[in-house]
Amino acid sequence: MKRVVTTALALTFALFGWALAREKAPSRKGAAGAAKAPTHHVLNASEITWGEAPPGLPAGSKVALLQGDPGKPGMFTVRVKAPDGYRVAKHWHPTAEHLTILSGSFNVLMGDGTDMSKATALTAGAFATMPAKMRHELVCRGETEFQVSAMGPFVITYVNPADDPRKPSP
Ligand SMILES: [Cu+2]
Repeated sequence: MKRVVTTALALTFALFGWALAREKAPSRKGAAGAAKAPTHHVLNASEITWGEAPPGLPAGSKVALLQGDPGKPGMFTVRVKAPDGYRVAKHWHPTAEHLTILSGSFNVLMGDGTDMSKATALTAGAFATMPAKMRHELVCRGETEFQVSAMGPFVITYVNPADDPRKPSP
């Protein structure tokens, strides 16, 4: 059991450690400029810095961290740009996931079922939320851009370990 917890923690950092290094989003402080004071955060689309998918996601997507740090407690938001046919196999997270679809078609199947013909197609403007630990899988039709907000620490656990692109050693 302890090993499972340790592995999960390790995966958290493996998955999102990249994000810290990539965050270049401008943070505009108030006139006082206090380092730790809460402040607003604005980001135009042209200012978003895209990187490769983190190891916990299948290769091929681009990911941008917009806010927060998925590896730490607290709210974070990431944007994902996925190619046609991009699939994330059945998985779950320790915290609730909130999705906004910006373009393309995000086909999500909630629960333990595997019949993707029963997936719900979400298109631009759609929103979905699912509670912590709810199983889900998805496939994108056409280039699809979506945004994920959740509370960290955030982990992706694949129901079938063979689907895990990190391929953790047994
Ligand atoms: Cu998910």
